[in-house]
Parts: sequence; C-alpha cells; structure tokens
Amino acid sequence: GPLGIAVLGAGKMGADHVRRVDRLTGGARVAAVADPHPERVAAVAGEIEGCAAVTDPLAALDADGVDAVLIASPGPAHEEALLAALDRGLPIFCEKPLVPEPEAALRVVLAEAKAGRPLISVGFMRRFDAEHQRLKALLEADELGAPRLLHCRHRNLAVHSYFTEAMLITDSVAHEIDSARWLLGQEITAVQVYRPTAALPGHTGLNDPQLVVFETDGGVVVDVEILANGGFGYQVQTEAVCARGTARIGEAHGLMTNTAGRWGGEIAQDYLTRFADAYDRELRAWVDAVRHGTTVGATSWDGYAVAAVSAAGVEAQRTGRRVPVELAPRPDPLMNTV
Ligand code: ISE
Repeated sequence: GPLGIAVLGAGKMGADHVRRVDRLTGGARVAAVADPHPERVAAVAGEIEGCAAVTDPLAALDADGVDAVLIASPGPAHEEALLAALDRGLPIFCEKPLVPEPEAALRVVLAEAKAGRPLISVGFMRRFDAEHQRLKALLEADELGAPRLLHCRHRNLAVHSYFTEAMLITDSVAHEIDSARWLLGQEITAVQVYRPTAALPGHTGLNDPQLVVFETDGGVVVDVEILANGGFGYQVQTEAVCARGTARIGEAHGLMTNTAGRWGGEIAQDYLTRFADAYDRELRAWVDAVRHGTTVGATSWDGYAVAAVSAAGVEAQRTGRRVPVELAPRPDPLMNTV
C-alpha cells in the first residue's frame, strides 16, 4: 500500500507538504498530522480520509499506518522529534534547519549512526531546483575553470515579527551554507558578517540587509546578501565567478512583457511559489528513496555542518569578528556506537 507519512507541524511549510503528499505524490498518503494548535490540525488534516489529527507529535509517530515522518515544525522543536523518530526506526524527511545548534545536530548524527542505516533526509530544496542543478553540473564539468567567488542574494518579501537577527543566519542564510558546500564540494572554514550601521525607518527592528562572507577550504570566497524585509518579493540568486567565466542563476523566471515603451516581468512572492517544482521533486525523490531504504539530498552530516557554520555566523554577527569554523570529526555513518 501507499507509504503512510506522519507530518509534524501544520504551519505554512507543513500545510504545503500535506497538500503535496495528499494530492501530488503517488505512492504516499498522509497518515497523521500533529501541531500544538488544534485548529490548524483540523484545517489541514480534516478532509483527509483516515488521517489522525493530534496535538502531540509523539502520538502522530505512534498513529496507525505511520511508516515515515515529515518534520515541518519550527527548528527548535526538531531535536526531540528526530530522536523519537530514530528511536522508532522511522525514515525522516526533516525541513531545514536539521536543528539550529551544532551540539544538538551532532547528537542527531550520532543517534542515526547508532540506528545502523541512513534514515534522515534534510529539506534543503535548492538541491532539487533545476537551475541550481545546472549550475552544479557546470561547475563539476569544469567548463568555466575553478570557482573563485560565489555572489549570493537572498531576499524575502517580509519575515514574521518573531524573526531574530540570529535567525537571519540560522533560518535564512542556512540555505546558502548548504548550497555553497554542495555547489563547490568544499567546506566552509570561516565567517564574517557586515551590516549597514544606519537603521531603516519603519523597520521591524531587524537590522538588515546584512552581508555574510564565507571562506572555504578550497580558497573560494562566498558573499551572501541577506535581506529579510525587502518588501518587493522573493529572490534567490547566485553568480559563480570562475577562472574562465561566470555563471548566474535566479535572474528571471516565466513571463516577460513588452508594452508602452517598457519591459517587465514578475517576481515570485515567496518560497512556496519560487521553489514549488523543487519541493515537488524533493518529496517524490524522498518517497522513492524510503521505498529503497535510502535517503536523498542533504544528510544529517550536512545538517550538522550547516549548524556549525551557522553558530560561527551568529558569533560573527554578534562580535563583528572573523570566526573560524571547527567541524567535529565525522563519524562513520555505519558505525555501531553501542
Ligand atoms: C524560511 O524558513 C526559508 O526556508 C526560506 O527559504 C528563506 O528564504 C526564509 O528566509 C526562511 O525564513
């Protein structure tokens, strides 16, 4: 029968994934939905046949017909859910970030290693975006020579009032940390954060945009503009500057018009639209992988590396200093730690 999935978290991302599993992903069904807000659970799970609707995430993991877990709760709730799912031997798709703190991420990596087989796929959806895949293929084929710089822009229409300055790194720039490591096949070794000193009038208190600069062990410099309350739309752009040329993605999408002496286009308003295809492909690939006993996309180790670089980034943001990144030794994914 279809793979029964328990979805933890019925917020914006969780609700979107429930819809995706329910309507688009062949071979899978939503078996349970959990969220601390009962009215959200009812709204998301109410019309799905045979779907348990609960407020306790552990009750969702233990509901009838659950074969795998999709975690879409806020980052700070991930560790408990991950450890409980690993304990039950359930395959997991975990939205980014795996967990915000490196110590917790390492606990998760070790708990997975103890299970003796890969169970965790982390939802860094850019890895499933067609443009990002083309850029990676181009860099791997070495057509432009060695990469020297990556210029990244990450712009949101607006963020919630609960968004903190640290979350600019742990929630937003986390994507560039993952995609830079993935595109380059290199580790990030140091972080620095710069920001304009003048506060913007009418701003929510977040001091943005900020410029986050990474150094890698391959000698590449990555600069990331993070703009949380841009007010005009959702943009994710990357330009690789290589020894013999450059390559850019994320510049333009879809419709372009020419009229009345002007040309124009559209800017996606949020990630659900901009990365809709990537999310679809990612979830189909995950359901497939679960059937074959494997994982897809970012691993728990990638999730740990993102958390380690994020922590250095938050310190750099706080102190204004260049902060080196120290990664723990990587455990053998198949080691038995018992
Ligand atoms: C959000 O959680 C995401 O993952 C989005 O892709 C990112 O653009 C946004 O800044 C985050 O808050």
